[in-house]
Amino acid sequence: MMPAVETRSTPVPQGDTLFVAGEWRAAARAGERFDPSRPERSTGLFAAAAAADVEDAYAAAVAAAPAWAATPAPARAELLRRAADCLAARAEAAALRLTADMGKAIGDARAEVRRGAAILRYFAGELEQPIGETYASADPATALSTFEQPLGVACVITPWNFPVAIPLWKLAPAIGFGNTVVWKPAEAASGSAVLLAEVLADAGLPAGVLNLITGHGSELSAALTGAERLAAITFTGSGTVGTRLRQAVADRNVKVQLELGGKNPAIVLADADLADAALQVTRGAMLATGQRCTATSRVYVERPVADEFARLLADQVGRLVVGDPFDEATQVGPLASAEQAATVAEYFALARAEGARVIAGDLAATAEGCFAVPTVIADVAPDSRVVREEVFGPLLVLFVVDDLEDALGAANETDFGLSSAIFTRDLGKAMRFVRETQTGLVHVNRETAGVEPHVPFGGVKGSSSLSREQGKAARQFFTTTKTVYLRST
Ligand code: UN1
Repeated sequence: MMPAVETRSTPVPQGDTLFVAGEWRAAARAGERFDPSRPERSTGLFAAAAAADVEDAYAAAVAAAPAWAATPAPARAELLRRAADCLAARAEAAALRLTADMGKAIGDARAEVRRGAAILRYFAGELEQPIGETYASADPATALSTFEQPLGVACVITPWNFPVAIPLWKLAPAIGFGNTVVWKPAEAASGSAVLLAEVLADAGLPAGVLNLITGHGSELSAALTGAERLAAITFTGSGTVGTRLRQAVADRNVKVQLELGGKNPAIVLADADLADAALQVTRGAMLATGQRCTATSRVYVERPVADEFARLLADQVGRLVVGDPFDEATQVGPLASAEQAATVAEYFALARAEGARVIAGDLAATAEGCFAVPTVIADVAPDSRVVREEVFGPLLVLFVVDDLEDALGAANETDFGLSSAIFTRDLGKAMRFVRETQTGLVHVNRETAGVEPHVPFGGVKGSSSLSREQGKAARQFFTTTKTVYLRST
């Protein structure tokens, strides 16, 4: 049932450059990237930086920091708006590069690029908001106020699953609030990263404010975290790497913000609009090929409607168009890399070995390229690794529950706490869920995925450091507050 991928001609992203101190430079070594829908096809090289490149990037960021911090916020806002215009002007090239990088369906890639421009514009507007507060002092001769200042040099480490949106929702506030940056994107997103750095450079970013280091994270992490002047680190990716980063800076005063994944539940109560719930759960679980930390991976359905919901869900999942990500009709592209496909295949094999019942899809399909079949399973033990660990692929596990109490208990029985959803028309039950679900993001009658840039994003438990990103939370993270007692004599 796997799609055949036609020969096509797409732009070959080069990505074989680092951007340090306002100059593009080559690295001594290069890594190779592959088209995940046909992994035998190279899509170009990425520069594999060495530790010395990282040191140069930090030196440039340190040198650029004072002048950039002193640049008035409205001028920084103007620059973000110009970057949004540059990105919009290159939207199609950016979408094609994103899809070539990691196989996202081209329609979703275009939407992500539009979202990237919207994120830049949102943070430009944030820069025109108040930067402090005024208080009454106990001393009548004293004016008491606060104002925000940049932190200094920030390290931004981004994943491959949203090669445009996640970097921009970290870079726009980091730079916008007056910090300078060393940015290390995931290897598979290097082509998109080069394009984004070009966009920011074309918008007029002064040399050294943004420094792009591509390469192998494992080789560079000591240099990335070891820089003496590092003030903040923001990371989205795996829990293992996040913990390592946190430990690496634990004995220094470095602000840390981590987004580490999810195992997001959806609860479907008997009074829900079942057809709509099936559509939302399908979208949440399967779009982006399940490679979102906000993806739905567990669904808990009240017993009286369990069979009907499973039928509706199977119908929706069966309708998904899986195929060549460059094809306009495709909804679900391949997994992002051969490595990711191998990891997901292991979970499918495990579910099969444990005797899971297949409701939709196929646990045994052998895929060409990095494709996996969107699959829904049931009859899986709650302590199975398939239920406890983040699969990051199109695999959804269905459970039947007695009532909301039962569902909440099971949904919260996880190490993660990013996003959750409930489907019901009962306001009281929805409100109880909103209070008791142990996640940072909560959806009522909506899929668990999808985020808006102007509100805080993040989770609890193993999903996040407790700081948030996006919205006003980004301002809190990327600035420090100065409290001023001003007395006239
Ligand atoms: C979304 O749900 O559209 O890495 C974004 C991730 C999340 C972003 C999800 N940090 O998947």
